[in-house]
Amino acid sequence: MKKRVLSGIRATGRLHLGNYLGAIKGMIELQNNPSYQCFYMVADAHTITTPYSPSELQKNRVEIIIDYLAAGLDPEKSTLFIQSQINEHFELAYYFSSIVSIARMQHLPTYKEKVKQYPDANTMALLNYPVLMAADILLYKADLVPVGIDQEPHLEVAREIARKMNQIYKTSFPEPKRFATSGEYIPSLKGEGKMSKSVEGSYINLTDSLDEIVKKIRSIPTSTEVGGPIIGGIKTLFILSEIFLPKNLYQEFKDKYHNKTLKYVELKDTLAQAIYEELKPFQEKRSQIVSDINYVKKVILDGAEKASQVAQETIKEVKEKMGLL
Ligand code: AQP
Repeated sequence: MKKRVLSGIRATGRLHLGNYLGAIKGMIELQNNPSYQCFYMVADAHTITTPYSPSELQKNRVEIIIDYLAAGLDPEKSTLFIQSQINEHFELAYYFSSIVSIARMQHLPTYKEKVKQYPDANTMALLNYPVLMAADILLYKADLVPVGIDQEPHLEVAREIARKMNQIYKTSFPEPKRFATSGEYIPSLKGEGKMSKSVEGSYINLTDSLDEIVKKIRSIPTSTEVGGPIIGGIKTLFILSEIFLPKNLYQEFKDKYHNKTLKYVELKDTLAQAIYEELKPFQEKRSQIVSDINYVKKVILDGAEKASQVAQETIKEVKEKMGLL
């Protein structure tokens, strides 16, 4: 039997390089490996755990499906669906919440960060985020989860829940592992923290034009001198360069940095051009897909049907084992 894969992206806005390199690249790699059966969702229910606009969410969740298709996810190979259309995610999260302590959730670094970011939105839904994520993964009995390294604490919770459910109720959940890509942590353009949709000035969108990319890369803070420690914005520049530039060119810029002959603008503009070249095919495919919205709607409908079949089987098993059937 094929191993299962689950991943998702919150519908909080346009995707950025971090989402692409940390999650989508891994999603594509696993989709193209015949040993895996992949389920990729738009995590719209996770989107409402932080302040949001309903009309934006309605638009964004379709935009993410379009991004998935443009990036190379293929509905013939992967099940692409919208999380909230499968009620079993919420049902399973509720059952799981009966074996998770409030203290465990309150101590998670991801929870603390979001509370700091949105002090007026310290809600039950936010606290419950990792439980819903465990339900997303375990509903499909997924072994592998292609996500960035920032999600590791949540995966640990999912493994704990799987173990506990198997121990108490004799269910058969796998302990899911993260599938890491070489871009598992893309730093912010501001030189501090990770590239993040909700931090203005931190990201490059997959749909950015060459001019926008040049402007954003030029804005990465660098010191007036070259040759010092590689930290902050300089570190971001070199991390992105290592990913996007050919090895010899990357090495050349690094050598120039160390022997103090580097001109930042030269490195920045070369990098911006290389990023744009990588994104161009995505952008071209995206504009084709946008012009056929009926196709996108069909992908969403078919995906919901396929996901629902698997979800119902798991819920039946869990309800039986928990004495609810
Ligand atoms: N900077 C990053 N580097 C590598 N991977 C990243 N991911 C996010 N940022 C980086 C990965 O992208 C996937 C989608 O993440 P999400 O749905 O949780 O969205 P997000 O992490 O909430 O994305 P943002 O940009 O950080 O959005 P906001 O600011 O709204 O919270 C995940 O696999 C994540 O690891």
